[in-house]
Amino acid sequence: MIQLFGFGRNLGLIDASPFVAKVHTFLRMARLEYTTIKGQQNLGKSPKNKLPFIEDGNDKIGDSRAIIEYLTKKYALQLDSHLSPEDKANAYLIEKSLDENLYWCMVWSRWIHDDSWKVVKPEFFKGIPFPLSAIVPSILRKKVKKSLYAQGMGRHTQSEIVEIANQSFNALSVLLGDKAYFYGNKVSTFDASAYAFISSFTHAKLDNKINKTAKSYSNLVTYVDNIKQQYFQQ
Ligand SMILES: N[C@@H](CCC(=O)N[C@@H](CS)C(=O)NCC(=O)O)C(=O)O
Repeated sequence: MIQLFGFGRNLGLIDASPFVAKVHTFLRMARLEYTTIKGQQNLGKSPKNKLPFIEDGNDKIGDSRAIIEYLTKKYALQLDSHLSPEDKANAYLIEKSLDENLYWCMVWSRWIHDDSWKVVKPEFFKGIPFPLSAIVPSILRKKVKKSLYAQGMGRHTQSEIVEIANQSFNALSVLLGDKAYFYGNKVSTFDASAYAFISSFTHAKLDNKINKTAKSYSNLVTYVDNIKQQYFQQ
């Protein structure tokens, strides 16, 4: 059986990582059987030293996009059969925008935003014994701050980051319109990605400005609520 390695439930989300949540959602949408293996220690076993990765028989694959491509090919999945080549090209580039831009707004909102950090720190580091609990969070926070600066998001002010995230939410909201899914009445691979990222803001037990902005788009809220109901509450 397919094994999905992630961090595990946190902040009220199926996984703290939207990349793990993407694969998790995809597996549900594709109706494949799988089990989840949770824990920070999974990082050390991952082929890319990042999560998610999956094991399927003798195959071990890292990176959410590579996993989805592998599963689609291996199990001859037809999730995108109603998409034109142009739709598929657009979906790929929008997915990459969420992965490479909106993701960093989320990282900033969880790790740097002072009010969020007060909630995130005890959640992410619960179970760590003293004295590690007094040292590890601040070391990792510094590392994340460096990554944010190197990536570029960390060079913006708080209000600029909120606006950058807002532009993504606004674009997603316009693209979704009043449809049930991004590409019509039938779910597609991109919905796994969209659900994972949007719900990481709207369903997280975190009340920061970015999450409030996401929640102001009523069609996005309805969309993620419906997907949660359809794929995770049955
Ligand atoms: N491109 C990768 C990104 C995965 C990723 O960045 N995962 C983060 C969690 S959200 C991670 O494992 N970070 C741990 C680290 O960098 O040490 C994918 O799509 O799976």
